[in-house]
Amino acid sequence: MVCLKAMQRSYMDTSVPIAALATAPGESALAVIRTSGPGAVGLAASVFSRPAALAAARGLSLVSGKLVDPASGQAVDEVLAAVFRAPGGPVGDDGVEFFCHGSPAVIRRALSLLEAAGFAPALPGEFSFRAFANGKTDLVKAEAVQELVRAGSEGARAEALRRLEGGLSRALRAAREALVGTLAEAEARLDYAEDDDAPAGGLELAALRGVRDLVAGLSASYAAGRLFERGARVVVAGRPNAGKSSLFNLLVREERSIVAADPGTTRDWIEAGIELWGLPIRLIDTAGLRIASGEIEAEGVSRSRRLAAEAEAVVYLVDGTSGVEPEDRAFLESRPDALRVWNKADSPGCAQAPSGYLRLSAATGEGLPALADALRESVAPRFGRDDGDARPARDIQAARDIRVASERQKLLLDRAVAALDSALAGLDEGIPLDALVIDLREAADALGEITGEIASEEILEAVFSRFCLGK
Ligand SMILES: Nc1nc2c(ncn2[C@@H]2O[C@H](COP(=O)(O)OP(=O)(O)OP(=O)(O)O)[C@@H](O)[C@H]2O)c(=O)[nH]1
Ligand SMILES: [Mg+2]
Repeated sequence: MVCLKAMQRSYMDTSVPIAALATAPGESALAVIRTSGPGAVGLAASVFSRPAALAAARGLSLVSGKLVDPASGQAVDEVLAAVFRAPGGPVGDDGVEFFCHGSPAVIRRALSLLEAAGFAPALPGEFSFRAFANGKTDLVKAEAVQELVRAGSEGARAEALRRLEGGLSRALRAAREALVGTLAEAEARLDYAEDDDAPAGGLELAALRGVRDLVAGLSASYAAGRLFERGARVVVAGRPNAGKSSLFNLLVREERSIVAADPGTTRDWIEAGIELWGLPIRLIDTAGLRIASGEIEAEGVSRSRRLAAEAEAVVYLVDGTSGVEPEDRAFLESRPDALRVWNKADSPGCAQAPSGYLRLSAATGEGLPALADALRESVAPRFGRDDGDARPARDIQAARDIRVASERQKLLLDRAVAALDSALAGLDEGIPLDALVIDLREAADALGEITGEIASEEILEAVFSRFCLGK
């Protein structure tokens, strides 16, 4: 019933007061219930033990009291109420956030009280939508908040915060302004031209090229930006018994993968998400590479090869007690950038490592720091970092490079680049002004849609409905 009501409402109904749980449901010390919208403070006061104090509270102030069921006069929980007044606060509307105790029983009762008082259950991302509608944020920053909510690693957090701080929005706005300037000039000329297909020569090309390069650069940054969300895949490969699962467990710091003296122990790949130098890594242990003896093992081997081919980095282990075999050479030829590791260095039977191999003992951990350094050098550039260091000291330098992480943004950037390429090629070939105007408008619109300056209702709803409830 509640869901149906929420579904029928549109994000555009910004006059409806809304409420939602902003913290994760379940047992916790505290839960935050957000309310927002016209009349929100008065409505919240109607279920509060000190209605006059709440109704009179200034923006950004706290009032302590109880949530009370007005029908029975019964208290529901002791709470703190944070008050926001339009146009202040995160949303830019009047609102009250209740800090309650975090039991499902309290949350259920509090939400039903608020609903009875006149709040509609908020749609996903509806608070952010209203902040956007009130000019408190643009679409890129709103998406950055959502990325921050979902950040699974130190690096992803720092990246999302950078976008929230507005670097990307500023770059996009500057690019769009430059375009709109050229567009205005072209349109003015079109107005004065004798006919619509007057040639477009003489317009400022350098500015257009600059915009095109900036936009293309942002689009290219998506590969790195997305990696922060997805994690870089690092595959541990090698022949059976080389010690892959031992190394995997060492890096994951858990006995996740079965280690045994029998070759062919790992039949299917297993994955663990870890964080190295603040970067999200998906470490993948694979089945040993060899001519398989059965159908299951053969499938395991072919999966290993596929995973290694798709991975951002490969750590290739050779058992130093048995040496390099033809299978090893064949693999390393197919993946020359793999990090070569000579394992079982602790074993008395371990031979001298050939050049180009890092010595390691997955059993004792000897050689692990050098392997970690080499891995960092190979993975960090994929993230658009020289060294992958995400500590705050480097943030100032890192702020200069902005990365795009949303597919929506990337597709729009590509649309702008295509239109700009067409405009630039056209200018070289002396296309008529009206054709140029179409290209420039297309590019400016694509950029405007990224920040939301010109986004349609439908687009906005599609973006915000992917956000969390209560955000
Ligand atoms: N001495 C020594 N033994 C090791 C080392 N690393 C692994 N081993 C042993 O080598 C055997 C195979 O190790 P695993 O980690 O299961 O090797 P794997 O590459 O995952 O093997 P498969 O899953 O069968 O492909 C086990 O008996 C391990 O204890 C090492 O650094 N030193
Ligand atoms: Mg194994």
